[in-house]
Amino acid sequence: MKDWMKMAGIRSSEITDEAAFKQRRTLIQAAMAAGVTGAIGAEAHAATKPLSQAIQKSEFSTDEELTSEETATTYNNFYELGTDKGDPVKNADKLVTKPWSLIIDGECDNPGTFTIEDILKPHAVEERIYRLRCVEAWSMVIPWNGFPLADLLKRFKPNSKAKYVAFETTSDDRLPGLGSRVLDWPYREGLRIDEAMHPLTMMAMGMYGNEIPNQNGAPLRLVVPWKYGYKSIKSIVRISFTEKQPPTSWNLAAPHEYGFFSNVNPEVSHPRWSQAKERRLSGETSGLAALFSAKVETKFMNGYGDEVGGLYSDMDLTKFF
Ligand SMILES: Nc1nc2c(c(=O)[nH]1)N[C@H]1C(S)=C(S)[C@@H](COP(=O)(O)O)O[C@H]1N2
Ligand SMILES: [Mo]
Repeated sequence: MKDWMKMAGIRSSEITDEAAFKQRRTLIQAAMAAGVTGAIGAEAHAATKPLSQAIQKSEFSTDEELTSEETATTYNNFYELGTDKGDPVKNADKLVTKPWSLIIDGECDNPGTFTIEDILKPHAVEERIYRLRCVEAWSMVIPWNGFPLADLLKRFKPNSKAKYVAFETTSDDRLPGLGSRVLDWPYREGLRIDEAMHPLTMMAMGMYGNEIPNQNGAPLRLVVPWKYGYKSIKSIVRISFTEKQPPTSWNLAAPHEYGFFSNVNPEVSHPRWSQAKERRLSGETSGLAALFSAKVETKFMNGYGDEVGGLYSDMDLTKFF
């Protein structure tokens, strides 16, 4: 609960109540006019640096209206930088990205420790406009810049025992969020090897043609467009090929709420809320206004069902959620 909500007379329980929309909007507009929205403004985020590479467009892009760059870089989940949506941008400079290296280990022939420059160098950069659908039932449409994860993984020659890929975020002790016990650090995620190798799965080092800002997971983060946002792990320092399904942070924290697969599925509710609809944070929607943005139907596999449905054809998705 933020101070501006209290000032505007909003109770947490009312935040998603459609019926209260109009009445609240008036209060919100008054609050915004009074300038109480504070840090979720343009002035809060550091200047972004344009990517130096040429960027190729991708056939995988959606043509939906983009979320504004300001919203996508100021309304974030990155618990290592704090649990409020406005915390990551405020604390962005606590994530130190230079120097940065990645450990590649486990079931592969070419493991090692690589600098971020070595990791990025061989890859041409493309722009892919993807929806990212948070488990909290909001979504954004973001032009990510990066390359297929498969192209990176193949360089390390995974062996026949590599059934899964595990990812870890930095747990640098300068990160202010690590004191919180909500999650078990480092933040960890995992994919089945066929999911990791799927052409839709992407590594991003930029967005909107700019270097990826710290709050969005600099210098390198995953983007898995058919899964809930929390699978798209930020600021990766380790990639491990494993034979067994790796533990993941959200599954460890609440196993009955967050499964390993985490595929976007409007028919499988979260135990505490429906997943049938999402608030689309498009256009200039930002901060506070995001709470009142349009609701759209959530699509099976976030709209990528034709492409990835086959990966799960013999599975009961209510059981493997
Ligand atoms: N390391 C790390 N990665 C993370 C998170 C996090 O808290 N820590 N949050 C996840 C969640 S819940 C979402 S919705 C997306 C948000 O990405 P964005 O802020 O770039 O939109 O990042 C995901 N990756
Ligand atoms: Mo999320």
